[in-house]
Amino acid sequence: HAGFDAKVLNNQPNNIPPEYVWSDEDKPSTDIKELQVPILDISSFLSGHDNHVAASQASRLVSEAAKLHGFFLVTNHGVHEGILARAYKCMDTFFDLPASEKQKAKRKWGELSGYADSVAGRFYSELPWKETLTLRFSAQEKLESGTETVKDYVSKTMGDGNEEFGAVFQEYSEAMNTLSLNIIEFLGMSLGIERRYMREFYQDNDSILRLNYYPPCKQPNLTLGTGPHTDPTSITILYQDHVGGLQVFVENQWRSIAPKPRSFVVNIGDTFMALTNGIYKSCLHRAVVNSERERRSLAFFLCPQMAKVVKPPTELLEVSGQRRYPNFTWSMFLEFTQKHYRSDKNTLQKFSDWLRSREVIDNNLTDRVSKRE
Ligand SMILES: *[C@@H]1O[C@H](CO)[C@@H](O)[C@H](O)[C@H]1NC(C)=O
Ligand SMILES: *[C@@H]1O[C@H](CO)[C@@H](O)[C@H](O)[C@H]1NC(C)=O
Ligand SMILES: *[C@@H]1O[C@H](CO)[C@@H](O)[C@H](O)[C@H]1NC(C)=O
Ligand SMILES: O=C(O)CCC(=O)C(=O)O
Repeated sequence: HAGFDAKVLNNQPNNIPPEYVWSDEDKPSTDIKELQVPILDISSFLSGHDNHVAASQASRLVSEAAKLHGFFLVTNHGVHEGILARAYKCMDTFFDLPASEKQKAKRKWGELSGYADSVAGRFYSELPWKETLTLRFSAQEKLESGTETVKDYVSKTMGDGNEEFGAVFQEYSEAMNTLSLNIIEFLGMSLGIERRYMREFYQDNDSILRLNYYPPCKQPNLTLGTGPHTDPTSITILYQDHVGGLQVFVENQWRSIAPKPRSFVVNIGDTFMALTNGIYKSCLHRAVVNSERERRSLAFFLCPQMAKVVKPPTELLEVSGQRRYPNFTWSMFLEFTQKHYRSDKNTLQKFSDWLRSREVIDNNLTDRVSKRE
């Protein structure tokens, strides 16, 4: 079947094709109010003791937001304008390539990295109005076998002439890695956890960078660029352009998060929610498209090392009571969201149920085996 080509689809005589029309429940609403989210000036946190008052004020506001919806902005982050501009320039170059070129990096079923137009490899019927390129960023000091750098992946799949592209997203990912360490340390401290804890938990992290490209759509009120979901990952650092389209579901209403120059949108994902025993929330969000302008966003998803067991630190169990989610590893959760379940508002709960049902099966098996012996 033909790939996704917004120009062709927009030129169809009547409506956009039915696969792109979302159910009435999910169609974007028209009068969306803006959500005011706290702004974290991360430099004042990093400079530590010099600015204690500002830091504790920020900590309180971010903590309140994290308990309610998990979204906030980060400014004064120290990421150079130059790399942001180069990343967007490379994104434009990539998504402008002819479909046949982009297909060289096509993502295969069950794999993480690669190019996906909305038609490819999705196991559901409502298609998003977008194209993505996903790149795995393993921050391990010594890469395990089977992992590679962003640069190497790009040159392997896209071939010669793409060295700059690979280098730019390698550099961008490294900048996000540094920033994400500061953010999780901040979040940890806002929960009263020792600074060292988060740093150790995310050692040798295995993160993901996703380039999102949303072409204009002549009927933007029928479709979605990214459907409603929570991020299964730990924290997300989103760099969105000036067009706007990100929406968050808070207190039963969709609200928009307006683009703010030189700042990142940060949100908490399911894994971090589990790590905090549900104290900090991951929240449903989506992206809408518009009829006039294309939109781009770059999402960096911090994830722990694949085999790391996600379980809340004892300090948090003391304040939050019983364990709300079973032990799991990031590789199990990743597999669940890639092969068994489309991320939506219940991902973490469904995953927990799935783990518990497997535990029952495993225990039964062990029982039977031991009885036979
Ligand atoms: C990710 O792991 C690398 C290697 O251990 C480390 O240098 C980096 O600080 C980690 N990043 C985060 C966000 O913890
Ligand atoms: C959706 O867009 C179409 C075409 O622009 C318009 O006719 C229709 O009234 C819109 N519907 C809503 C609910 O805004
Ligand atoms: C969870 O994992 C820890 C090891 O990280 C282990 O000590 C504990 O027994 C596990 N809990 C359950 C319920 O499996
Ligand atoms: O493009 C956006 O604003 C949101 C993207 C997103 O939620 C995602 O890539 O998971």
